[in-house]
Amino acid sequence: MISHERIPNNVDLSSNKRLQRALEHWQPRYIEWWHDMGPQGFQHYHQVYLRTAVSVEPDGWCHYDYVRMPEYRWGIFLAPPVRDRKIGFGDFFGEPAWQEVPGEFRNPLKRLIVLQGDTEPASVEQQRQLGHSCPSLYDLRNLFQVNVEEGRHLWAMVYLLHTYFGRDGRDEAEEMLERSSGHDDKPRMLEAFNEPIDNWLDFFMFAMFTDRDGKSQLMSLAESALDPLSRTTRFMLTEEAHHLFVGETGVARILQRTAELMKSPGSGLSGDVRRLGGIDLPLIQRHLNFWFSASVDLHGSEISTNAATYFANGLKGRAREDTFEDHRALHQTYEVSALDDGEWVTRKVPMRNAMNEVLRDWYIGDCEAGITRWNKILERAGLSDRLYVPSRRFNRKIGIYAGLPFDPWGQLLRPEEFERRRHEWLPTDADKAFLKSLTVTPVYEAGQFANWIAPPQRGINRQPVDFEYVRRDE
Ligand code: BYC
Ligand code: FE
Ligand code: FE
Repeated sequence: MISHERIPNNVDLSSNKRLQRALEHWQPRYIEWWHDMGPQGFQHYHQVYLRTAVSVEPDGWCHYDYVRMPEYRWGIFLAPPVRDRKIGFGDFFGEPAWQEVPGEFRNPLKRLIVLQGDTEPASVEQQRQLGHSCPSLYDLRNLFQVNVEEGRHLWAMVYLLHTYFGRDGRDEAEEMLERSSGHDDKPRMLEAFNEPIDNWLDFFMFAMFTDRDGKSQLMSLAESALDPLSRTTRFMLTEEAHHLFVGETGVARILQRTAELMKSPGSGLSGDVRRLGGIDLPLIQRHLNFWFSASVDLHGSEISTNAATYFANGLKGRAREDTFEDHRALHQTYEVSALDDGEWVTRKVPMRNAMNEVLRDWYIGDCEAGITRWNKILERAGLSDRLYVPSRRFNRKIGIYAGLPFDPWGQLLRPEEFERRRHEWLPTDADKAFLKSLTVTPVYEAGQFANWIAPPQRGINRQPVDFEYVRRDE
């Protein structure tokens, strides 16, 4: 069924007047937030070729058209119910999934939903200046597509808060619009969402690595015993695939162009790429290292009682829980390497307390596969350079490796040595200044691309690459 209501939905909003009123009360505040904190400079006079979610039918879930962003129809969609769905893990394994929030798990469930919801508007805030430095209309449209869908993901969480958490939930929904990325007093809740996204390389790396944390967290929430949370996150994953595509292909196209420049006559050394207006591989690697490590942090501590309780109570499972044999995970252990007074020791952690690490393993595997695909581009171009996946210990701020001076290969250095070599591994002020100099002039001509990035292989929704993806009103 396709929804034509003011708030498009498949949750039968029109028959729940109380909820409808609550959401219609929140909506103007959201629009105000979007105006103030959403994409700067493209709100009033620009129409963007965007997809809008209109149903949950696999072959017709979205609709493409030009829209002014503040008029985007943010909707509420749950993936179709699974008949007789049972809880898939933890102490309540095999019992019927919950259609309502059990009183005893109200607070932890609210906390998970708020943490998830908080990241969505945060990312829009982080990306709000990028329209002024875009490399093409195609990329500009992809940025805005990601932004409006992150806005919808906030709606998805606010729907749960309004529906299942009463007064408290409504308060939390308000606060979601009050915190803001990087703010001194009211920052966003998780670290990576307070980091600036200054340039398009940051954006593509963020969409590759941080949106991929979105994927792993959504996959684990999709296992939740709370059925509406499971169904909401399953539908969000449909949209997430495009965000990851934007990140992966964005960097792939930069690599493609860098490889061309490295092989162009007169440029034997990779240092010459900058002189030709391209982005050199060491700088790309430093940005990869930064966003990878920040997103590895987003999986929480290696040893976590929070994670154990979430799992025990059926609130948050593992990605692809059905692929594991033992869904109670009561008797297994997980081995974590830790430093104890300067000595490496192997800690045997009860499996439930290691669930963050289990999810991080899945995440890192998914990242590795993506980096292997990037390296194929360098290989096909006949270059011997390769990007690497940094060690999970590198540059951590959360967990047992936090604050320790590991190099990207996981070797512990003396703090002075780490500081001396930091510029080799993490973005420098000079890198930021260089990227800024590359993108002073945005490219707003249909079919044109900045010199530092290759055009995509094809356009969006079978439109040509030179389609006018963003147009200014006459
Ligand atoms: N930054 O046992 P611990 C997305 C806190 S991205 C700051 O280590 P736990 C998206 C933690 O909250 C997906 N604080 O970890 C992507 C706890 O605080 P309290 C977002 C952190 O709780 C791109 C304390 O440290 N979704 O969708 O097991 C664009 C000790 O906790 C951090 C979710 O995150 C950090 N990095 O796990 C748009 C899912 N890490 O409770 C969107 C919901 C930990 O002691 N969240 N802390 O005050 C969770 O499942 C868990 O909260 C976490 C942390 C996995 C994040
Ligand atoms: Fe999201
Ligand atoms: Fe996303």
